[in-house]
Amino acid sequence: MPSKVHVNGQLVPPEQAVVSVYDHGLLYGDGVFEGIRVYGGKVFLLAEHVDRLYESASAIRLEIPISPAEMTQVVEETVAANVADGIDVGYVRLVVTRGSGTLGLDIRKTANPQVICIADTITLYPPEIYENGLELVTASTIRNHPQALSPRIKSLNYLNNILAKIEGTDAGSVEALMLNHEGHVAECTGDNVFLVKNGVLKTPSTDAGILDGITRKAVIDLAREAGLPVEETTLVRHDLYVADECFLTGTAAEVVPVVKLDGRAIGNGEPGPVTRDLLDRFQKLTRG
Ligand code: PXG
Repeated sequence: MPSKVHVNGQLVPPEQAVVSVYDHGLLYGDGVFEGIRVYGGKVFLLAEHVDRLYESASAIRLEIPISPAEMTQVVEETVAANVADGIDVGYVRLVVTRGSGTLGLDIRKTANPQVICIADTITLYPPEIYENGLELVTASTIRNHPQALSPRIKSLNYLNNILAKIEGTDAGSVEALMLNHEGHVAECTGDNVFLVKNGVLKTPSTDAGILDGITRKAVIDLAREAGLPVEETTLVRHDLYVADECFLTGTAAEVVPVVKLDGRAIGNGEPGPVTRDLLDRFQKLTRG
């Protein structure tokens, strides 16, 4: 439990960190967020996360009441205030809600967007999954149509992903693969997806209707540095079924091997060498 949570310019004990029941973040999922990692007390890729937060806000016409530089300071100060509580390797949840309003959708009748920053810890998957890989199923729930709600917006409205995740957990998986409205591979409920085939790393492009993942970008950069060809391209489930390797990337998950999809073993059914190498490089980047 963190000792202090940031709410609108103040660091307060968690029990005093509250928002109104009239906040449209609660009433309508109207707001944006970021999940950010802390390694060795240092916030990882903070500028990228702050940029994406402001892009998400801009896309939903939410004016954040402080500047990106001030937001950066909010995160640094919140981490510093909690670093003694074991969040040396931690996780920051940055949230901006629409603020309180009337019981209606009109954003003109809302005021005071709430800026919240929580610095805590996160364990998404059990450690053996990084060793043995995880088994995925494809959800029947498709990813939000980009012309309904762009998956590039990291909004407080995560029901699309939650419904798919329920399908995954019902099937005994910790994640679920989501297809887009055209039946192409999009991403998982909280992670981007990659495959390796004949020495080439492939991942759906942002055109597929996915979150433009920050870990995805970091792993693409690491792969290119290692001399591995990378393609952002259209993928279908068949490409994953016949891939040599598959893995997921995400802020919380980092790099996770996938060894089975819909009951089909991927490659030889074990985490592959490229996945292991990229996981190793990612750990050096974050912990080095
Ligand atoms: N796709 C979706 C839909 C996500 O929500 C990612 C991909 C990976 O993006 P990043 O930028 O993190 O590499 C995400 C991120 C959680 C949690 O609490 C989920 C995410 C991030 C942090 C925590 O489950 N999702």
